[in-house]
Amino acid sequence: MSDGTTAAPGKRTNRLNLDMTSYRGSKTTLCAGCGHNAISERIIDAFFEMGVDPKRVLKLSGIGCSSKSPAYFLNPSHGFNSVHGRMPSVATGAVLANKTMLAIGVSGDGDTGAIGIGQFVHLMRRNLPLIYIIEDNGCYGLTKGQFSPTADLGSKAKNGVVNDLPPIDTCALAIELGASFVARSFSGDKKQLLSVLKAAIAHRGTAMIDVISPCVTFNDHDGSTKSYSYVKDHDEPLGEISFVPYFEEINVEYEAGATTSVKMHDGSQLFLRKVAEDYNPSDKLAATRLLHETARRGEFATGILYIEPDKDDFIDILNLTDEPLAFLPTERTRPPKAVLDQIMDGLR
Ligand SMILES: Cc1ncc(C[n+]2csc(CCOP(=O)(O)OP(=O)(O)O)c2C)c(N)n1
Ligand code: SF4
Ligand SMILES: [Mg+2]
Repeated sequence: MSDGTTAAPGKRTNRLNLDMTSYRGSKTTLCAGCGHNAISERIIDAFFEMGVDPKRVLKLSGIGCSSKSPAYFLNPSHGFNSVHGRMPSVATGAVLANKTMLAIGVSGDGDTGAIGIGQFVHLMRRNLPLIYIIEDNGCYGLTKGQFSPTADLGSKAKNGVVNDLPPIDTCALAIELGASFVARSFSGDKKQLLSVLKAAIAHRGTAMIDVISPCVTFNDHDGSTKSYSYVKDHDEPLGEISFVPYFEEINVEYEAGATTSVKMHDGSQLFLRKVAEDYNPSDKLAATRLLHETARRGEFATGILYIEPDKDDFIDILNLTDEPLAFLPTERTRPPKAVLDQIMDGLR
C-alpha cells in the first residue's frame, strides 16, 4: 500500500514517483454502471498521468449523486462537500485564499442548472482558475429522477411524462459568459474524456466541462436523450484530441491545415484534429453556431469547443499578492487601530 507520499514497490509510477493508489478514492456507493463512476476513473487517470501532487489539489462539490464523486477520487487531496448549488462561491473563497492549489469542482446538471445557476453564471464570467465538471444526466438522480434544466424538450421520463421545457445548454452559456475553456464529453468515451481532462489540468482559468453521464437507474430508457444508446448514436466528436504535457516530448504526427495546435499556459501543447470543416476553437461565434446546429439535429458536439489560453484569470484581475492570502500574518491583513481611527474621523 502507498501512504500517498511514496510508491509501493513494483507499481507503475508517474513523474512524482507516486503510484495509482495515491490518486484513488474511497469505494463508490453510486449505482453500478452510473456514468459518474466512469468520470471519477478518468479523473484518477488524468491526475496520475499529469503527475499532479494530490496534496496540492482542492476537490469541491455541491449536492447530488454527482457531488458525492469527489469522495471516490484523490483521497490525499483536500475535499469540501458544500451546499446544493453553492460550490462556486466556496471554490472562489478557497482559490483566492490559496492560489497555489489546483481546484477541481464536481457538480450535477441540477446542482448547476437549477438551484446553482446564479452562482454558475458569476463563476463563468470571473474566469476563476478551476476545473468545473458537470456530470450531466438530464435528471435529479439523487432525488429519484425528476427532469433537470438540461433535459431536452420532448424527452421522456421513465414513468412516461414528457418534458415540456427547453433545455439550458451549459456550454453555450459558459462560452457566452467568458469561460476560457469549454468542452463537452461523454462518460463512455474514455479516450476523449481523458485528453479533455489533461488539457483542463494544464489550463489557467475556468475549464468548464459538461460530461454527459447517463443515470442507469432513472434516465437510461427509450425516449431519454441522455441514455447510453442515444448518446452513442448522436455523439458528434469534433475530431481527435492529442494532448502533450510540457514534460513529455512531442511525437504527435499531424497534417498541417487539418489540425489546430494550441499552446497552453504551462507550455503543454494541444492538437485538435478538425472534422468539422474549418472549425476554429478560438472563435466564440463558431462554437456557439456549432452548438445550435448540432442541438437542432438532436446531436451532441463533443470535444474542446472553445479555448482562450491567455485570458486573464480572476487572480490576475484582482492583482493578488504573490504570497497566498491564507499565509499572510494578521499584521499585514488587519489595519492598525490608528488607521481605523483615521477612517472613522473621516466619516464624522
Ligand atoms: C437546498 C436544497 N434543495 C434541494 C435539495 C434536494 N436535492 C438534493 S440533490 C438534488 C438534485 C441533484 O441533481 P443533480 O445535481 O443533477 O445531481 P445527480 O444526482 O443527478 O448526479 C436535489 C434537488 C437539497 N439537498 N438542498
Ligand atoms: S441514481 Fe442515477 S445518478 Fe444516482 S448513482 Fe444511481 S445511476 Fe447514478
Ligand atoms: Mg443530474
